[in-house]
Amino acid sequence: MDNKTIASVFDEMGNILEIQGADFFRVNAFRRAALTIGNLAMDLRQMVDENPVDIIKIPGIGNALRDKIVELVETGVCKEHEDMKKGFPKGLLEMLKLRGLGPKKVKLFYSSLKITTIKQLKDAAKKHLLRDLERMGEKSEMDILQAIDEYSKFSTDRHLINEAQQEAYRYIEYMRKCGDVKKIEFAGSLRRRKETIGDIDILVTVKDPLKSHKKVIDHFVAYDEVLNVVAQGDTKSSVILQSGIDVDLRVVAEESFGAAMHYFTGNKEHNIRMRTLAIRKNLKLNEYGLMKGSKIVAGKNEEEIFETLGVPYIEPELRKNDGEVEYALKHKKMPKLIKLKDIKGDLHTHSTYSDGKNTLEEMAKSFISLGYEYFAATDHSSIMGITGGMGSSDIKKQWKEIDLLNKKLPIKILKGCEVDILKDGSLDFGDDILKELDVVIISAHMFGRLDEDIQTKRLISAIENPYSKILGHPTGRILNKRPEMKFDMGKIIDACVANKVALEINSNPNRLDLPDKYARIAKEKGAKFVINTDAHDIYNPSFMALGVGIARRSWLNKEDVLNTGSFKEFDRYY
Ligand code: DGT
Ligand code: CA
Ligand code: CA
Ligand code: ZN
Repeated sequence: MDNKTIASVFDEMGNILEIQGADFFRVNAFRRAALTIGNLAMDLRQMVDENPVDIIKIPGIGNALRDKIVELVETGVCKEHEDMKKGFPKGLLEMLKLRGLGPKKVKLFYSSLKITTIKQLKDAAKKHLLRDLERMGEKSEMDILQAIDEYSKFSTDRHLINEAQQEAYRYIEYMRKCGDVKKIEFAGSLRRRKETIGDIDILVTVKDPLKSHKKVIDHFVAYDEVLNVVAQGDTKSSVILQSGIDVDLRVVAEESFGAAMHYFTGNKEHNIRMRTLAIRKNLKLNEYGLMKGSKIVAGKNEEEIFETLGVPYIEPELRKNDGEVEYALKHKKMPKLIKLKDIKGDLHTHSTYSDGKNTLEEMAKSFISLGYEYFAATDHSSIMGITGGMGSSDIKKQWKEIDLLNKKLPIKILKGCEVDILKDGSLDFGDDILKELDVVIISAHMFGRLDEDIQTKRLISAIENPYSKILGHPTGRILNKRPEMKFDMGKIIDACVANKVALEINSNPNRLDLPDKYARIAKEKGAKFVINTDAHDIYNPSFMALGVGIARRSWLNKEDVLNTGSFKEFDRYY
C-alpha cells in the first residue's frame, strides 16, 4: 500500500466521521494526516520496514495513526476503517464525489431527508426539496443537479452481474430460512443475464395465502445486509443493501407465479410484444396471468403461457424484443442455445508467468476440478512489461514447465500467449515464437484511442497475421469505466471471418466483451467464437458461466463456439 492509498483511507475515515457528526478534533486529525501523507517525500512502506519508530516524527502523526499506518502497510486494510464502513451507506461516500459537495452538505441531506444515494438526491432536487434546507437555495439546488449530470456521464448506478448475482443468491438463501416461503426465484435483468444490473427482482409464493404474507415481508426487511427499507407493503417491498444494490420483492399467488415470472423478467419491450399476441387471441396478458375476462387461463408457469399463446418457449436471455417473437412465430421452434456444460476448455488464462496470482500448476488444478479436457496458458507478451509480461526466454521456460506438467496431470495444457497488438498492427512476438504456439490470442491493451480509421486498419493488420487465432476482448471496454474502442465493427468481423480468427467472448465480469449485440451480428456473418475467462487466479475460472450468458443472449449455439469441442476440433478450424 503506497502513500497515496494510505492518505485516501484516512481521508475517507475523516469523511465518515464528519458525516456521522464526530467531534471536530477527531475528524481533523484524519484530514491533516491525509494531507501530510499525500505530500510526504518518504515512502511509508520503507519507513515501516526500516524504522517504524520514526513515523511519529512526521507532523500530525501520533502513536494511534502510526499503528494504523503499520497495519495498512502490512495487511492492506485497517480494522477501524473496515468497521466504520460496515454500517455506513456507501452512497454517502459516493455523493462526496459530486463537484461542490462536501461532508457538511451530505450530512445535511442525510439527516433532514434520509438521502443515502445520488439517485435519491437527484429525485429530491427535482422535487425542489433541497432549496429550503439550511444554507441552501435555488441556485445551490440547481448546482447539485448539474454536478449529478456531470458525474453520471462517467459513472452509472448499474452493478456488475457477478456482484448482483452473488447478492441475489445470498438473499434467496436467507429467504429460504423463512418457513412461510414456498417458491422463490429471481427475475428481471439478472435472469436475462444482462451484463449489468439495475436492481434485483425477487418473486416468492407462500405456504399459507392467508397468514404468510406479513411474515415473509417482515423476514425480508429484517435481513442483516439491509441498509434502508424503501417500501414495505402487504405483497411487496423494496430495500437497499449495504452494497448499494436495490432489491424488489413481490409475493405472488401460486396460480400467477409463471405470469409474474414472465412479467418481471421482461424486458419491458418483450412484454409489450407478447401482450399484442394475447390481444390477437382475445386474451389479456399481465402479471397475474393470461386472462380471458377475469378468468386465468394460464399462469402458474411460463411454459403454459407460451403454449396457450401458440409460441414455443423463449429463453429469458432472448427476451429483448429484437426479433425473438417473430422468429418463434415463423419457425415454431427456438434455436438450441449453448450451455455451460458444453464448454470443454478455457483458452485464455494467466499465471505467475505474467500478471496472474497463481502458478501454472495451481491453475491446472483449478481447471481439472471443473472437469475440463484442456486449457491454454496464455500469459502476456513482454510489452505489458509493467505487469510482468513474458520475453522470449520466459516463454521458453514456460514451455518446459508445460511439457513436464502435461506428463503428470490429467489435463492437456496448451502453449499459448496473449500477444499484444502494437501500435502499427504488428504483434509483440516474432514468427519464431508464434509458430510454436497452439493458441495465439491477439489483444489490444494500449492505443485504444486512435482515430476510428486508423484503429480499424491496425486491428485488421493484426487479424491478418497468419498466426492469429483469437481476437481477445475485442472492444476493450471496461464496464462502468472505459468505453469501447472506436473502430468499424463490421469490417473487423469480416476480417475475422476471412482470416479464420475466432472472436473471444471474454467472461470477466468487468468486460463481458464481445457484447451480445455484436456477437449476434458476427454469427450472422459466419464468425466463430471462443468463450474464455481470462482467469488471473484459481477462482476466476468460474466466470465461464457469465460468458456463456452473453453467448446465449447472442443466440449462439454449441456449434458456433470452438471450445465446446476437443482441442483437435478447435484446431481443425484453422
Ligand atoms: P434493470 O433492473 O434496470 O437491470 O432491468 P430490469 O429489466 O430488471 O427492469 P426493472 O427491474 O425495472 O423491472 C423488471 C421487469 O418488470 C422489466 O424487465 C419488465 C417489467 N416491467 C417493469 N416496468 C414495466 C412496464 O411499465 N411495463 C411492462 N410491460 N413491464 C414492465
Ligand atoms: Ca431489475
Ligand atoms: Ca426492479
Ligand atoms: Zn488476458
